[in-house]
Amino acid sequence: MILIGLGANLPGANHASPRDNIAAALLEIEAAGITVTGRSGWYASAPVPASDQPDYVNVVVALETDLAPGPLLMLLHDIETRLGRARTVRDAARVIDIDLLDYDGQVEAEWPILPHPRMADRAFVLRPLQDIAPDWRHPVTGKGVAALLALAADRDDVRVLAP
Ligand code: PH2
Ligand code: MG
Ligand code: MG
Repeated sequence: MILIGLGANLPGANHASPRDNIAAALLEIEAAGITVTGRSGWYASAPVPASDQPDYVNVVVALETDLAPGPLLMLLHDIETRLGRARTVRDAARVIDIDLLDYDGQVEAEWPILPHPRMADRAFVLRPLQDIAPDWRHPVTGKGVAALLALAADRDDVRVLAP
């Protein structure tokens, strides 16, 4: 299973909401010939680390593609750029962020690092992930998504939005 996480906490062009930005990114992913096989619910979450940034909208999506991890991540970054993502400092507020979380359980120490190095302790990733892959286990530690979620410091800061 190939899993990506999408997040946004700034408006995009033409007053698009963060949620609109994520929806637009999903359309672009499908327009690129990638199959979206599952999507979590929509979640709102406080920024991690805590800051005065706006809350995020987050979803996790399962994909099917013949692209290898590197080309897939480059394509996802191209979509970020087209949607107006500016790369400044780490954890800056953003119009759209698309992260490659897991690619068929592959473990890679070099770019693109797999699984995503910070996914195991982020409830804003784990909670939506649980929607589409409740039996998912971390490829390195073998820990299940529910067990990781119970330990995530931000677990009380993630709330489900209306569909
Ligand atoms: N993404 C980050 C940093 N912090 N916080 C939340 N709630 N959601 C995110 O998607 C997020 C974040 C870096 O990519
Ligand atoms: Mg990210
Ligand atoms: Mg990113």
